[in-house]
Amino acid sequence: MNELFEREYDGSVNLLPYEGTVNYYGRIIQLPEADAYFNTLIHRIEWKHDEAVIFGKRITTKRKVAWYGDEEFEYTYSNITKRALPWSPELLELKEIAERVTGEQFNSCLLNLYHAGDEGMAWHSDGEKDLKKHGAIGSMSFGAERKFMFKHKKSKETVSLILEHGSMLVMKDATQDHWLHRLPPTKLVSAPRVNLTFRTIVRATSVL
Ligand SMILES: O=C(O)CCC(=O)C(=O)O
Ligand SMILES: [Mn+2]
Repeated sequence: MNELFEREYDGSVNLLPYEGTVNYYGRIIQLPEADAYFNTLIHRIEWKHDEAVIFGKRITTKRKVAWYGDEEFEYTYSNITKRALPWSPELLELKEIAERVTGEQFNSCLLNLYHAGDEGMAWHSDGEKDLKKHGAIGSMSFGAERKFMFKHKKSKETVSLILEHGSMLVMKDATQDHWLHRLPPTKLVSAPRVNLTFRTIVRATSVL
């Protein structure tokens, strides 16, 4: 499986200057496998529009989401509780690749489908109480290349990078405490993108 790893980027470099760790491994899945995963994910994942309750109002996003995991975890964010679906074969393969590349372990995955550049994700951090504190979040991207940004909560310093097709990024340590991240919308991209964030849920209310 050596051909899967093209070490253009040094995954041991921390892209954040302080108070957190972000590693970018570049394109860990090469063509044509990356295209094949992208197509499989687009067609086989149970995509649904995301729902959130903001200031008491229920809203639906244009972006689609899905959540998979080891068990039927319940997970709450944006004031809505979601229940994980069991891993599909391709998601298990991707989880294993993510674990091998990063040396971390994950038990769930939140997927996002951005149909085009007008869809993005606003500034936030992934510090929900159900997530393991300071646990790693492994982010894999397929499809259109998009810019990804970090902003320090106090200093407002920003760090940006491009997430490539078949690439892997990890956010860990105190990153979610001190830094926000976002996927800015852009007029320059019209193609779709799929992102997978592998996570570790702890205080889950398992419904099994
Ligand atoms: O699409 C991305 O690259 C990031 C998604 C994200 O931040 C999230 O799902 O929490
Ligand atoms: Mn996030």
